[in-house]
Amino acid sequence: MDKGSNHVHPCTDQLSEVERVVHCLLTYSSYPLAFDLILMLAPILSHFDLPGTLVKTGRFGSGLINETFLCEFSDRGIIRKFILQHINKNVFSRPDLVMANVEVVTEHLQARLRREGISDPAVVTPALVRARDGRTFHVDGAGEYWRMFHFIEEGLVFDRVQDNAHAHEVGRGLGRFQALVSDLAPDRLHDTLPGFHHTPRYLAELDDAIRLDAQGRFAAAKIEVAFVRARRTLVPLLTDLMASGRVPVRVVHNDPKVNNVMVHAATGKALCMLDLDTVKPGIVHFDFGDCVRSAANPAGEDAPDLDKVVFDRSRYAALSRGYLDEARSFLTPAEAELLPASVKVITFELGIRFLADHLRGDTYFRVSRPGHNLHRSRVQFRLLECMEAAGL
Ligand code: GN1
Ligand code: MG
Repeated sequence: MDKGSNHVHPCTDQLSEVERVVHCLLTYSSYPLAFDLILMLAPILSHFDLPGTLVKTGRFGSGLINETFLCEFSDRGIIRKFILQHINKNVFSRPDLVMANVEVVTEHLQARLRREGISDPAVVTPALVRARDGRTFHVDGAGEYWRMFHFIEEGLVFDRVQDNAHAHEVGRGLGRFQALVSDLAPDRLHDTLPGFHHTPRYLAELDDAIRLDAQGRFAAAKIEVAFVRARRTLVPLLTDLMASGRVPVRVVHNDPKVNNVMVHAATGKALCMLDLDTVKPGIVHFDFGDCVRSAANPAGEDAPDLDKVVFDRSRYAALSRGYLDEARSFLTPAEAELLPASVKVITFELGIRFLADHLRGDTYFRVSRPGHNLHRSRVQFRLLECMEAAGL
């Protein structure tokens, strides 16, 4: 970034947090910003190496874990956009290690793209904005972690799959990501979320939540609990596969749902994968299963009407074709053959996670209404029933 173009915070590093708020309020006072947001974000933004003057900011995206803001700066008449994110320490207990991983992965992706002839990879793949002290994040006075990315202007994400062409690109985006990191040694990454796709662990957490029934919610969730009990044999499938050594451990994304695959706004073609916090060693089946459970349900993860939840075979076929177009180059025969087995397991796993969180009292996934996580679990369980009916 052009350091010379920064007119905003020439010497704020020496200021206390309170002075910084006052400084920023004075700096931005002529702009129509939401007062609470500016009060919260301006002192944080002052720690990053950004051009121009903040002119607009607002919450952005629909992730369930971190909080995301879009921040627009005016730099000599040009609007430049950046993403600011607050890392959820309740989920990621070592944000410093998350950031070490994100740095390794984003730099690897950018280097690969440069070798393919893309001169400015930050335009097409996530690229970090460094803090003024050179680190990839800023820790505020309360010990909270913040990080920034360049905004990808030409990209778009959708919460729900739009059509088969979109499903194809979602699959292709995932396959391309895995191909790009296929030469990144898994041991370069920290395990920031041990047991993230260890389905038996989630079942054990559900059993604990049922036993404790901390919120007295069990009685109203008996049907869902019985649904899980009837399918317990599904649970160890992927964990056993990974332990068996039949398929290689690779760098995988771990959270490739539809809205984490960015497509090009004009062409609709897959551009890149977002949300790299969960990237770590795993098996490709974690990704394939998660991608399918997200993209083969056109009603989406938050479908208000459960009867609209379906397993759309044509979306599944399109996604698989797109995925294999890219992943064929590196998948082993055993990996490819076992891909379909992952779909029900990851759908079931997410349903179990939502249900356990509901019973615990919504301590993990952000909710926007009472019973939200219970409803989310019902969507996944309905989707699983549709997969069963389709003979998957
Ligand atoms: C969370 O942060 P977000 O919304 O991309 C979750 C995923 C779930 C997803 C369901 C770290 O992802 O595992 O599949 O919600 N991420 C984490 O929407 O738990
Ligand atoms: Mg995520």
